[in-house]
Amino acid sequence: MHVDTPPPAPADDLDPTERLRVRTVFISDLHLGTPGCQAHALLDFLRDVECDTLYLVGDIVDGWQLRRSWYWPQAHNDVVQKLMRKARKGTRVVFVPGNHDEFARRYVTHNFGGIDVVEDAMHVTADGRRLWVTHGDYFDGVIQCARWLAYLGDQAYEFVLKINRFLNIARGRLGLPYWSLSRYLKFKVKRAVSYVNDFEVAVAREARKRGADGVVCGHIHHAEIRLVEGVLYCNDGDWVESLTAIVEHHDGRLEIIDRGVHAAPPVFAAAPVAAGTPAGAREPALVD
Ligand SMILES: [Mn+2]
Repeated sequence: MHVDTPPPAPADDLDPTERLRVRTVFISDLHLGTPGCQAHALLDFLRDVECDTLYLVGDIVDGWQLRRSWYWPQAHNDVVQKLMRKARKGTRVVFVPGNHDEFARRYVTHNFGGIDVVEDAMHVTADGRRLWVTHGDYFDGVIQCARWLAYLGDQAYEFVLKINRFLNIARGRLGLPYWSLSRYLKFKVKRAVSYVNDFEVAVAREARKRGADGVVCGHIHHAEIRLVEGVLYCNDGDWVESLTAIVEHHDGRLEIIDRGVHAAPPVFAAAPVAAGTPAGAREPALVD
């Protein structure tokens, strides 16, 4: 493969070897307009990456939060400016709105400052795979029940065990056979814990229905690339907790870029972090 000579190092301390030249970048769940948005880390990433196409896979601006209280620091402006500038400089920028920026769904098929707003997209990789690009919130309904059950934690389980005892004493008095309420609920809760899995399966099945080989989505703030029922499921994560993106290299290879790993906040700088820690240890957000 042809390798370009890296450009001269810019004035800041950026390591030129970290400059990423890729075909496509997928990012989502920036939640601009909320204090949780890690705008500086995101700016660093956008500065380091060069791509032909940039997909903004929903929840870019958090309209829900902004309606409650206005929060818009300079860094969030800078992110928007950076995205617009990429569009001006020739990057194709495609915005697929999510649930937190559903206001933008009214403007699908429009173009704002070089950014195409679309309901969803079909991206074809360099090696010819078709990837359906969608935020993912449309699948909440399918799995809402499971999500609700996720809130029943261990304590609830203990409580259920107690109820189960009383219930069966009562059933015994009525001459009814033993029935394990706890086992029944435990089964349900186990299903709830697999919320992420349910989401992945729902999204993957819809992608296949649409004739795609895979799907790129966000929404659950949990980056992942794996086969789900034969469909390539890609989740680009978020820029609130995990600082992740998905990139497509020029040969079509897909990869998760995890800026949360080496960009640990200074608070944790004293404690050495074992290599390859935590991506999986982080609890994926159930809502979002
Ligand atoms: Mn969302």
